[in-house]
Amino acid sequence: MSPVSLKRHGTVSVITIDNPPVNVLSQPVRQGLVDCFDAAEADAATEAVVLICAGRTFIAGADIREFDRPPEEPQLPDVVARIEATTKPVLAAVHGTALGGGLEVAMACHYRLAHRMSTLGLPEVTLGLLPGATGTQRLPRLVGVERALDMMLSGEPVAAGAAMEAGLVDKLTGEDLLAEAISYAEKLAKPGPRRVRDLAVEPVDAAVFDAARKRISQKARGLLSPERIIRSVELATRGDFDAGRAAERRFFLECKASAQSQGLRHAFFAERKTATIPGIGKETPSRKIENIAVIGAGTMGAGIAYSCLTAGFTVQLLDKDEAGLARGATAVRKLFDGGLARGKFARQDLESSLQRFHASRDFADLGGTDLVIEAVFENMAIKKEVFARLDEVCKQGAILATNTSTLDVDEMASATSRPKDVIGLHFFSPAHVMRLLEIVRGAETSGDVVVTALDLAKKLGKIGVVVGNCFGFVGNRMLYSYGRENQLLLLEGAAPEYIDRILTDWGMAMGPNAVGDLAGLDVGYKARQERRDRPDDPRFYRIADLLAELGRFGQKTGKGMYRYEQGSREPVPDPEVQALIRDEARRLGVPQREISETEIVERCIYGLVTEGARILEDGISHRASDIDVVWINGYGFPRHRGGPLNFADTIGVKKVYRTVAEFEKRFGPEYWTPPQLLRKLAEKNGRFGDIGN
Ligand code: T1G
Repeated sequence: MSPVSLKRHGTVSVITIDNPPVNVLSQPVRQGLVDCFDAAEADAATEAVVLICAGRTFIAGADIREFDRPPEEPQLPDVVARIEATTKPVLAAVHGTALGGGLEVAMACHYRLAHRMSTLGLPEVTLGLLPGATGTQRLPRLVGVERALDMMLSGEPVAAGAAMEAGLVDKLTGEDLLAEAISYAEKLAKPGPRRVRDLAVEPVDAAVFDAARKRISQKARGLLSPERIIRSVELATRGDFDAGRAAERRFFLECKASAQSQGLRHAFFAERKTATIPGIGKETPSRKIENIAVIGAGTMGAGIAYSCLTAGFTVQLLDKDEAGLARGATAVRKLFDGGLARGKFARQDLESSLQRFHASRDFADLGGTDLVIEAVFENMAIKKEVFARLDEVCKQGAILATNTSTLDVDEMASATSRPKDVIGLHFFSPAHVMRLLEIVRGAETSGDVVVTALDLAKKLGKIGVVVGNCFGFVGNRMLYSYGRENQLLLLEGAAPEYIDRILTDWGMAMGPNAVGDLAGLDVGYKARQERRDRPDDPRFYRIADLLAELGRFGQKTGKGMYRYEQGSREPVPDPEVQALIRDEARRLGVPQREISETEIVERCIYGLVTEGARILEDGISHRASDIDVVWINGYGFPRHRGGPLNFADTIGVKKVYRTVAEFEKRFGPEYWTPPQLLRKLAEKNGRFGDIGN
């Protein structure tokens, strides 16, 4: 049964796509469209055609899953050409989202009607692609070159109202979309088809393209598709639609075959898989959460409180220290002022959120709370004290969560009589910005508590990744291996700024030394002090420990691995640190040498891959792609490389294994013994991507 149907209403033929959940243009849909447009064309009683979708949205684009398979006919550019060639006026009736190939199909239609709440966009760049079915040629003809470049280079969809103003949409409606579309189409029979391909592109100054190239050189350094988008739009200004279309297609196939697009497509699906938890059925109910309490009014506590308030929850911020509580409450209000200034919400939203915000110093006020998120000092004794108190005051069924970034969740749960209601909710700093929420499932955490945590993540606009309980969980446990290699490379002669430049050129959002200074070297130092299985190696994080013991905590003290001018966040190499490293290397008997860029990338990134493999072996993560999602959304790992384990699959696990085995010989088994899983995958030419999927 074709997912595309045709039904005539008077003189208007209505073509409906019904391909849940988001009406993607998979092969049966493409074939169905061609068949239905052929039928409407041949039907003498049809004077106009409406294209509409069933379900919650218009077409959300091409079927991305098909990109890893040989292409099937009819291909989308041919479907688009077929629609535009229709000799009777064609109206696209848009609701929900018209994205990518979906907007290209709508622009192949001669007119566009959109529901007021709909959005329209060409997000292909977020997948390392560019519109591949004439979008780069049609959009500039409708909205102008600059607006088209903005939309395609950002990938951000626009609201229907703005699309109307820009000329992308001809009419808006808030009513019954199908009825509105049929009556509008009846009126179009007279003017007849108006083909976008025949429209001229408003000429612009070449400076517009120079400016666009400058923008992408800063924001999308080394990425292929943004440059191809600019090139295609430049060709569109030459007015030869078919020449532009042919070039766009060449660029599209080039980008589709690129490792960058493979990485970005992997990330797209990986982020949608995290909510499927083996052993927890889709029917598992989620607990009702309206009231949330945050314990600890520090930076993280305030950020978490703000996130929960902007998501509509009632929030109580609790801190036993009066001054601390006042500082926390002020920080929350400051975040709201910032959000208002950036147009994130309207003043009345700010006021209604603050009405749901309460500050308290008394645990007794938590009797009615549905969820408590503890964000106090990273010290086990203090945390256990808090959990024991929560166990006394919180109602049965309340969820008791900890925001710890490394400590044992089961040990905290053991301080209560209800370990099944205890879970880790590890937010990343800044809590209101970072999209990742590491959800730590304890040995006794019940399934409905896990499901409730995943729902909470979605409501907060975050990606919840469920992981097991161990030191550092997934993210920080892997960070230890990555950071360890950085620290050893410093001792062996690589300057902090050299390591950071190589890893940022490779794609990391920030280098490990700049990240250490941002997070605070004191934070890492205290966490290492709490660690019970610290390696017996005097070189282990030696430089970071020394700097912390000297009070060089990083940005917050103006000095860390780097120096920071007053009020600046710009890291400046500090000769004092260089000398300290040299002296310590001499004291520890570590010879200094020239270190290649390749060695730095391999030791830091393969450190991640190796620890990722151990995490999978230990069952701390359900699937390899979850680990990729953690590092992309929590640690600035380049999205276009798809995460550490996807990267290993891209270059070949065998290559990684061989290099790790070499490192074991060179640097010893303590850090570089290849995990069994890595060896097995290498032997059978396997992929991490197949684990847990
Ligand atoms: N292809 C295949 N599957 C898709 C898909 C797509 N384009 N979009 C969504 N899905 C699946 C998704 O994996 C999930 O599956 C289910 O649909 C619901 O999605 C030639 C080259 C539309 C805003 O980039 O942004 O067109 O997990 O959980 O939160 O020029 O999906 O249930 O098994 O995200 O309500 C361009 C991608 C493609 C839009 C809905 N289009 N999609 O969000 O649901 S490239 C896009 C989205 C292209 C042409 C080019 C969102 C959404 P499962 P969901 P949602």
